[in-house]
Formats: sequence, structure tokens, C-alpha cells
Amino acid sequence: MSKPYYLTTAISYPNGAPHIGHAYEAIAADVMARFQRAQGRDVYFQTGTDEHGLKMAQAARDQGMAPGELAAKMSQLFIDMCDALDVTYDRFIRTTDEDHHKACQAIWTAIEEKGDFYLGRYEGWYSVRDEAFYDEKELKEGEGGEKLSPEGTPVEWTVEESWFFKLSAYQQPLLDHIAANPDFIQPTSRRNEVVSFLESGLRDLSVSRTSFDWGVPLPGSEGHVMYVWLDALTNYITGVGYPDGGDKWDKYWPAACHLIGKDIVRFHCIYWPAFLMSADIALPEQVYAHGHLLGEGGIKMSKSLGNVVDPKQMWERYGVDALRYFLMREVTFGQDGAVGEEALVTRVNAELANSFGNLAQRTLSMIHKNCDGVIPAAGNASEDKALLDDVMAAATQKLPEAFDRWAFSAGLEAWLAAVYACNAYVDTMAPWALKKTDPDRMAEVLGTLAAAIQPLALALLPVAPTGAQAILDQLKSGEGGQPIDKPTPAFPRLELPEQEA
Ligand code: ME8
Repeated sequence: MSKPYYLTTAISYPNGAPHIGHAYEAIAADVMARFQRAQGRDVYFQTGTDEHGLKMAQAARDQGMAPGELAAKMSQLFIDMCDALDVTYDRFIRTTDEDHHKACQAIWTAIEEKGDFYLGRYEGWYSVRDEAFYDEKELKEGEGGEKLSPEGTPVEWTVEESWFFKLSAYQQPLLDHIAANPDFIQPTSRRNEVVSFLESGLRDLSVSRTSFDWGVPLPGSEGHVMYVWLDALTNYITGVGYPDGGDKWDKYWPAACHLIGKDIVRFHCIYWPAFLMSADIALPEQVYAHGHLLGEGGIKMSKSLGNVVDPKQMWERYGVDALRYFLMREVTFGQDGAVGEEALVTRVNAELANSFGNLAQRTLSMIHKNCDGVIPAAGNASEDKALLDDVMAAATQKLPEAFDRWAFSAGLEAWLAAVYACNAYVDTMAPWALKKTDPDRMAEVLGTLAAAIQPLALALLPVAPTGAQAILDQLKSGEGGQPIDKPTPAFPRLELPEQEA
């Protein structure tokens, strides 16, 4: 039995409705979770919302709500998004959940007992948008000469009493861990970025705030709430039973992978492993950082540019399978990439509807019409065997090898090459012509195609679960010599909406 597989996404700030980046991360994680389950692994998959901190407190104040009220309302939109997108999470964690408070206080106590905290005074730059402290030397200048964080967000000078974590003590242990575990940070470009940041030296980290109270209160420190990133990162262990332990803990920790976006690498690859080392908790096996989705033309999405892609609009207009397939196929995972509705419609029509959907629909219709609905046996001619060999190599080797290392687009490309080979085979064999001249051969050709479509649908299942399952069900209805049901297209053609005037 292969090792259990615990997979997490970043937990989103529910200060607004989910955007396409949130949908992207949830879908990618779900594809991986479904894929690993199909490989026979025992998967635990967690996602959720990050509800404390100044950013949430300010968003709530701006909307005239209590922070807890805003968090509850917006968190529901993230749950609804996951459900609408067929995301098969095992737990949706909210950092306001009771067990999470307990886990936060426990990790705090463990780090305290290690002697890694000291009381001090924080004086420096803080970005509320990133919920991050920055060094003067990291800041850049905005267009109006104002200071900005490396992520381009506003920073403010902050002075307050604070607990500090001895992050500097973990510089060498972190470098050693990364050197000994080359897969710990992926892709490699992100690992290199982390290594050079570590080599430039680490400053101790402020890990409590005293100027507001929307957070986890610190055990024994009146007026202090836990820095929101220490609170948020701890969600990964809360979800599997920290600090009590138990079956889930024994089975699933350390996590197989934390999937995150590239903007939060420092928190996951430096702060989090340092906290875990300090608390004597094993480190996750991998942190994988995906790229960012950009608007059409490859520019950052922004309301003022009018290029924001709304995930809800996408799945409502084009369907969940189409959106999932498009996002996994369009952008090389790990890199940034532009997305838009036109690109979605073009790609989904070419690859899912015309190439695979149509192949299945044509084949099953011909079997339904010409073979009394009974799926014939595959042929034994060399072309038949060559096709099935190609299909099996793509569906059971190339795609799984690629998916296993998060190379979704490359895996789907190999899958698509096999779909194209099936279509070329149909054109060459012309079963509709064989119907008159050689019905036995026609049956073999259709049987070969049915035998090819089955593993291709199975391989596609993690990405486009509804349509792929519909094809598998149609094939299954013909098991044991039963006639198959009359087929209906599993991947319909899409159209762009009429241009609004
Ligand atoms: O960072 N394309 O939350 P968040 C792809 N609460 N992914 C994107 C994206 C884009 N345009 N924009 C954001 C947080 N993301 C913290 C995480 S984890 C302990 C705490 C990704 O709501 C982003 O990289 O700002 C992150 O992985 C996720 O969406 C949530 O971002």
C-alpha cells in the first residue's frame, strides 16, 4: 500500500468574493487529489479560509460589519465555489474554528518552551495587504515616490510591543534541509529564490500584534494576538489532529504537499518550516508554488483595466469541466499565464468537444446503430494493436508520470496526442464505409475504438470528472453483452455569448 497523501491549498482571505486565482488553486489541488486517489492512495485534502488579522479587521470596518460576521459571510462564498467546482475536499477549515485556536495555542507553547520567543518592540514596515513585515532594503518606490512592498502593496511604519521569534537561528538548519531535500521546494526556480533569500541572512520575526485584537489571544500575554501568518500556517496541522494526535495525525502528517501561489513562498518555505523545527514537528515533504493567472494580454488582472476574469461567470457560462480542463491545459503549471473567455472557448471546442467528445460520441453512436448496441471486441490487426499501445502508454504512463509532478498541461498534451491518433485511425479505417463492404472489420474497428476510449476517459476523470464519467457510464452500460444506452454528447461545443452593445 502506498503512503497516505495529505494535500493542502493555501487558505484564502475571505475579505472579498473568490477570484479566478482562488478557483485555479482549488481546481489544481482537486485534480491532484482525485489523481492520487485513482492511483490507490489514501488522500486527505484540506482547503479553507484565513479569517484573522488586520486585513480582515479593516475590510470588516470598511463594510460596517464585525470581523467575524464578514468572515462567516465571505467564507461561505469560498465553500460554495469549491462545491460548484466539484472540489472534493475532506475538510474546509476556517481559522475561527475552535480546534484551530487550540492548535495555535499549542504550537505557541511548544515554541515558547523551546526558548525561541522573546519580548521586544517592533519598529518597521508592515504591509496590511500581504500581512507581512519588510526590511527597508526590500522596499521599492511607487510611481508617486511612495514606498511599496516587493509585491507592490502599500506599507506603513509600525511601532508596537511584540513577541519575536528567533528566526535567525534557523538560517543554517533551513539551508541544510533544503540541500538535503531537493524536492522540498518546487519548482526549482522557487527553491533558488528561497536559498538566495536565506543566504542573505534572516532577521528575527515579530509574531504578535498589540494594536488590534482580531486574532488568536496569546496564552499568558494580555493584549497580544498571534501574528496572522503563524495562526494561518498552523491550519495545516490543526486539520489532522494537532496537538492531540490520533489516527489522522499518525496517518497524514507530515503532509505530502502544500500547494500555494508564488507570492507566499517566503511564509511557507522559511517561516513555516522554522516554526515546525522549533516545535519539534516534522516538516512537510513538499511546498509547490504555482504561478499567477493574468488577464488577456498577459497583464495583471485589475478592476480598472477591466480584464478581471470572474470564475463564477466562467463556470456558469461554460460549465465546470470546461473551466477545469482549460485552466489545467492552458497554462504550464508553475508558471504565470494569461486566461480569458475566448481562449477557453477555442481550446475546449478544439480539444474536449471536437477531438475527444466527438470521438466518443461518433464511436458509441455507430455501435448503437450498427452493432445492435453491443460493444464488439477490439481487433487484432497491427493497426489496432498499435493504436491501443499508444493509448495505453499515454493514459497509464505518460499522463500519470506528468500529473505526479504537477505537470498537468504536459500530461494532457500526451493524452491529446493519443486522442488525435484515435481520430486519425477513424479517418483511415472509415468504419462507415466498412459497414457495406466488410461489417466484421467494421465491428473490430469500433471495438478497438471503444477499448481506446475507456482508458482515455479514465485518465481524464481527475480533470473533467462529469463528462469523463458520463463516457465511462455509457461504455459500462454495455458490459456483459448488454446493448449500450443511446449516447449523448459528454462534452458539448461552447459558444461565446453575443457581444453586448
Ligand atoms: O495569501 N493567480 O490568501 P489569498 C493564481 N491567506 N493564484 C493566485 C492569484 C492569481 N492571480 N492571486 C492569488 C493568502 N492567488 C493567505 C494564505 S496560507 C497559510 C495563507 C493565490 O486569498 C495565492 O497565491 O491572498 C494563494 O496561494 C491563494 O490564491 C490565496 O490567496
